[in-house]
Amino acid sequence: MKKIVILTGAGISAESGLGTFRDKGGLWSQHRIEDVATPEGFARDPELVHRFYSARRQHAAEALPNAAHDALARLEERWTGDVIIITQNVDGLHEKAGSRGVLHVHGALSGALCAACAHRWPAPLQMTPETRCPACDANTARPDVVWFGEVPYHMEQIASHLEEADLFVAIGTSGQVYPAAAFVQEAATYGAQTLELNLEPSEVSADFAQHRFGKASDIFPIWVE
Ligand code: BJW
Repeated sequence: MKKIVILTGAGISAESGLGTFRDKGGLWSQHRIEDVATPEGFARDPELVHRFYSARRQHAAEALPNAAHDALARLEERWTGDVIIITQNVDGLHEKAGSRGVLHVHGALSGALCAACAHRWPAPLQMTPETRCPACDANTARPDVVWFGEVPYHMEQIASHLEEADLFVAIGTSGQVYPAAAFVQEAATYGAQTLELNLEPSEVSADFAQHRFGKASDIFPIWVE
């Protein structure tokens, strides 16, 4: 087996103290998706959206990778074939654990994007509606994350990796958000073995051939060793 493609979701960062979206008490039980995770919500109330993301940016900056992020970085180092990490997470914890070349399909809290001229730059810890784009000077700065209705990042590269994968592993994702939820089917169609590692069966559990259920920081390091 040569190429392992790993998709991570919010569950892998849960034990680093970052809330997931759809678990009990998760982010989507405290905020309306339409208000904070759509371009329309941002146009309506940029202040609210900046407050939501600035708080999460601060929290992510203080968070540390857990045993699952560390095990993934170790796997990347030791595996003689390719390990491709695709994350839906915007928290930067894979990089903090030492992983490199991570594909951020939903962007990153560490990035700012100008909604007017598409310039990208490192986000300040606190962004506000007054944050100006360093390229065009408009106050149209937004977090460089992918909201509902927007096109996820690196899709062409991801499609090639899924086509070439010998093993596809998903860790800590509910399988409720597309296109990431369909990556397993895509990889399986091209012949990859598939494994789901999650606290509980996800929405797309039936698409995986193998499963291990439990906390990512317990089950993933065991799987890696
Ligand atoms: C643990 C654990 C522990 C807990 N250990 N496990 C109908 C059908 C198909 C698609 C659509 C449809 N209607 C609309 C769409 C499209 C839409 C969509 O998917 N909607 C669904 C609601 C149906 N998708 C989009 O709009 C996407 N764009 C798109 O499709 O463009 C078209 C296009 C595609 C491809 C090419 C060209 C064009 C964009 C989606 C953007 C999602 N954005 C967000 C916000 C990002 C920024 C931010 O962080 O704020 O991404 S929403 C949110 O959900 C975030 C996450 O990345 C994403 C997925 O969440 P995740 O990671 O799975 O977290 P949870 O909370 O859901 O699950 C956690 C899991 O962990 C649970 O299962 C727990 O059990 C487990 N867990 N603790 C292990 N300790």
